[in-house]
Amino acid sequence: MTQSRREFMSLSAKAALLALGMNAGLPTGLFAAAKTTGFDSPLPLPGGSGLYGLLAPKGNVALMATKVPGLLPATGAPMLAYAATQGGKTFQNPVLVLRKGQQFNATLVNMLPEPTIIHWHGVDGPWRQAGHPSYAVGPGESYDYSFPVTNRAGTYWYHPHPHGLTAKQSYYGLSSFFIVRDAEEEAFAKELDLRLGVNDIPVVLQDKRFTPDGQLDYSPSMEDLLMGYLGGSVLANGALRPTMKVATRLYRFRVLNGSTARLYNLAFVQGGKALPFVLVGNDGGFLPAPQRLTEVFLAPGERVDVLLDLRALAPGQEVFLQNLPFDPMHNEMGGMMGGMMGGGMGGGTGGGHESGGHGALGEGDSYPIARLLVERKQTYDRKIPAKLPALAQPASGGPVRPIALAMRHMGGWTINGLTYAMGEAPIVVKKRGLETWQIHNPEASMPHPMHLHGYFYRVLERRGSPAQVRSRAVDGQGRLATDLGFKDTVLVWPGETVSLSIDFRTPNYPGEQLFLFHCHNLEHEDQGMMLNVRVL
Ligand SMILES: [Cu+2]
Repeated sequence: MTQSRREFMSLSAKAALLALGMNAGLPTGLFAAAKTTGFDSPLPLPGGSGLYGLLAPKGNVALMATKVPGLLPATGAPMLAYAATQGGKTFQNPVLVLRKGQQFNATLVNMLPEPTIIHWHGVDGPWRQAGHPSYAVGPGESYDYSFPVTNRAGTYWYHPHPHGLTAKQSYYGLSSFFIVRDAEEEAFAKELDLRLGVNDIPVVLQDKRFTPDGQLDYSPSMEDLLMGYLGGSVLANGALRPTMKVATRLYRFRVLNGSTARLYNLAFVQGGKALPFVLVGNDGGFLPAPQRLTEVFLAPGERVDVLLDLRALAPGQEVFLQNLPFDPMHNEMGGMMGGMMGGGMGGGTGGGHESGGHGALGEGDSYPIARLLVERKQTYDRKIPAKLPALAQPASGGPVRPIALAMRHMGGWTINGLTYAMGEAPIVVKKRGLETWQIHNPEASMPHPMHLHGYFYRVLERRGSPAQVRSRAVDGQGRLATDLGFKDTVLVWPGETVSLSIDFRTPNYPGEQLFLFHCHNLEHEDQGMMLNVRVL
């Protein structure tokens, strides 16, 4: 234990030094190669059992929210997990694999000392199945879910949603993937010879702080609650700076930002250069067409489904999944304290918010997260299809609903001037049809990833985007590649107004519904940046 602790500390120190060393003065498009040492542990891959094991439910699956000793790959610390068994195998945080059209039956068993409830993020289902916080169950209690899977094939996920406790329970480990497959997606995977857990890899990114003995530490200060709790170590599937051995072929990565607050600007860096990759899907499944990118923003709650071609590499070469520099735009003090601080905290470039004394890994720093090590040559002649399953242009129309994000004078984030009240529904959808939501985030703010339960968005337009976002626009509406399909979580940067089309006819849930609209910065959510949405 002492040995592994020392190793861990030295890795953290290395990561911090690396981040500092790689932060300044590098020409655009070229990044210092990550150090090749320290990537000693394997990337935990979803297998037939265990942590993130692949579980295709046969009948009802019981998910027991509980503390599991020794589970966290990074340090061997205990973590919270959804424990399940099937066919004599045990799973923790199983990657649930569902087929479109099948019935999903699950029972949450709460073995925590506090209330909890599961939200199936991005998964269609009436509100009683969606994990509304009013349905949170107490210690020793359980909650039954039963609904048909009607989503498009895609990478969805599940996590706790008890009001005020979502960030903490997620942070200590409760969350995993909910992968939906259908005939089209299976044909796509077959065409490219992609197999889940082998070369189609779900990867959840989460940043953590640790106590000196390697335990997970969630102890947000007032400042953390306002800005979001950042950790000094970024884990991939629970491992710190892991390595995945790869062959010279195509890989699919389904990357989930499961962090409570951290934004990423992700790239695959090889020999100091960001490799091109192909974005094929996002929150709601396939995009209308593949998008070639070299970096992508990923906010808490969002997913990207990417293809990475390693055919040009040779055995021994390394590719790093890396965060590239960006301005995290913590401009929230710009309005209130700009004068007092001499503008020091408002609108700076690249500095961003760093959590003092916790590794100081700024969101906008350059740092490696995981390594792909080419181990062997492989002959691979498959081609990425030019077309993906058809997707209509977003329909727009219906009433326009302005949504204003703001910080209260004395701190705390609001939506239309309000914070969450369990018994109130400030947004009422009277007629089930199209609506256009225009979400405005002021300049003196920070990025907010806004998530809606029950329905998907189509992004119509981004206006007022900061330069680092505008420069990535793929059309005249200022939309990003990641905006092109169905979205359930949309990042709204300071100064932006993002127009979203929502079709409240689909899915056609029976009876009145009560869903949530909230910021997926989980500290913000728990502090009340959330409203009930009543759909009549
Ligand atoms: Cu927020």
